[in-house]
Amino acid sequence: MKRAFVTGITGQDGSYLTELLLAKGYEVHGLVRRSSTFNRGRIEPLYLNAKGEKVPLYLHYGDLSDSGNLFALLRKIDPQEVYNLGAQSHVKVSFETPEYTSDVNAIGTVRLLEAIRQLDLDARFYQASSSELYGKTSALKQDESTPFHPRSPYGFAKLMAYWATVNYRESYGMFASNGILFNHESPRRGEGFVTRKITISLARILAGLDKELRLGNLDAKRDWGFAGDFTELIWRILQHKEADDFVIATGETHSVREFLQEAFSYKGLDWQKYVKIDPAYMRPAEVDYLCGDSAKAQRLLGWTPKVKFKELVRMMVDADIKELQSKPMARQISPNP
Ligand code: NAP
Ligand code: F7E
Repeated sequence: MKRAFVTGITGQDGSYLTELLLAKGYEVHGLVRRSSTFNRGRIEPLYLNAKGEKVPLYLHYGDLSDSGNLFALLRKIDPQEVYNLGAQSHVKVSFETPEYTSDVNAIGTVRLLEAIRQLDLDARFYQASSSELYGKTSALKQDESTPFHPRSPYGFAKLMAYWATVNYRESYGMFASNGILFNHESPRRGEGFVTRKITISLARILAGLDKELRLGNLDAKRDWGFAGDFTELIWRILQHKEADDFVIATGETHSVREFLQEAFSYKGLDWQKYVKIDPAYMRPAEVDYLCGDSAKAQRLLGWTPKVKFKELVRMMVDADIKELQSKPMARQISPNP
C-alpha cells in the first residue's frame, strides 16, 4: 500500500485529493494544525468508507513553520509521495501578513524539501504552485514558459517555493514537480474567496437573510475551473515518468462581474440590485487578467477539464442553497477578506 503525506489536508484541495488517494488504495497521512475550533468539516465525511469501515487516514499535528515537526513526521511516515498543499492561501490577507505568508508558503516548502533530502527519502514531491506567479502579465494565455511577475506577498512567496522545487530537482535529482494551478473552485471552496462569497451570499439573499453583498474589484478576470477536476491532475503529475512543471487551467476566462451575472440570473435575480462596491475588499495591487494554456498537461498527462464555467457556478449556487436549507439559522457570515 502506497503512503502519501498531505499538507493542507483540511483545505479544499486537500479534501478532494484525500478522497481520490483513498479511493486508489493509498494510506493517507495528513498534517493538521491545532486550532481553538474544530476545522475538519471537509475531511470528516472521509473517515469511513461506503461499508462503514475505518479507512487508512491518519492525521498528525504539526505546522509548515516547524522544521523539527516536519522532520519527525516524515521520518516516521516514510511516504512515497508528498503533496505540499498547505499554505496561507488568501492573496488579500497576504498583504496584511507578508512575513507569516512568506514563512509558511516559501520557507515551509524549503523545510519539506530539505527534510526529504536530508532523510534521503525515496519520495516524490508535489508543490502547489499558482497562476498568481504570472501576476502582471501581458500574455494572452499563460503557459509553462510565460515570464513570472507576482503582485502580492502570496505571489512572491509562491514564486520562491516554485523555484525551490525546481532547484531541488536540478541540484539533487529529486522527483519534485510543480503544478501551476489556475483558480479552482467548488462547494468546498473557502468562504473568503470571491466565488464562494458570492454563492453563499446569493443563497442568503434568496432566503431573506441578507439584502446586499459587498465586493471589491469586479473587473478582474480569472480562469476558473472545478477543484474536483484539478486534483486528479495533482495526482497524475506525481505518476508521470519524470518530474516536471505543468500548467493546469481551463483556457477560458471570466470577470467577477460575469460570475455574478451567471449566478444571480440562474436564480432569476438582477445582481446589480444587491451588490455594493466596498474599498475594503480592494487590494494594494491587483492581478487583472489570467487565462491558462494547459496544452502540455493535456498532451503528457492525458487530461482535459470536464466542468465548464456555467456548470461550476450552478453547482456552487445549488450547493449553498441546499446547505443553508439544511441549517437555516446556523450560518453567521463573518466579514470576508
Ligand atoms: P485552502 O482551502 O485555503 O487550504 C489551505 C490549507 O493549508 C488548509 O488545510 C490549512 O489548514 C493549511 N495551512 C495553512 N497554514 C498552514 C501552516 N502554517 N501549516 C500547515 N498547514 C497550513 O487552499 P486550497 O484552495 O485547498 O489550495 C491548496 C493549495 O493550492 C494552497 O497551497 C494554495 O495556495 C494553492 N493554490 C490554490 C488555488 C485555488 O484556486 N484553490 C490555485 C493555485 C494554487 P487550516 O485548515 O488549519 O487552516
Ligand atoms: O479573488 C476579486 C479579487 O480571492 C479573485 C487563491 O486560491 O486563486 C486564488 O486567489 C478576484 C480578485 O482569488 C472580492 O480582487 C472582488 O481579483 O477569489 P479570490 P485569487 O486572489 O485569484 C489563486 C490562483 C491562488 O493561488 C490563491 O491561493 O476577485 N474580488 N471582490 C474579491 N476577492 C475576494 N476574495 N473578496 C471580495 O470581496
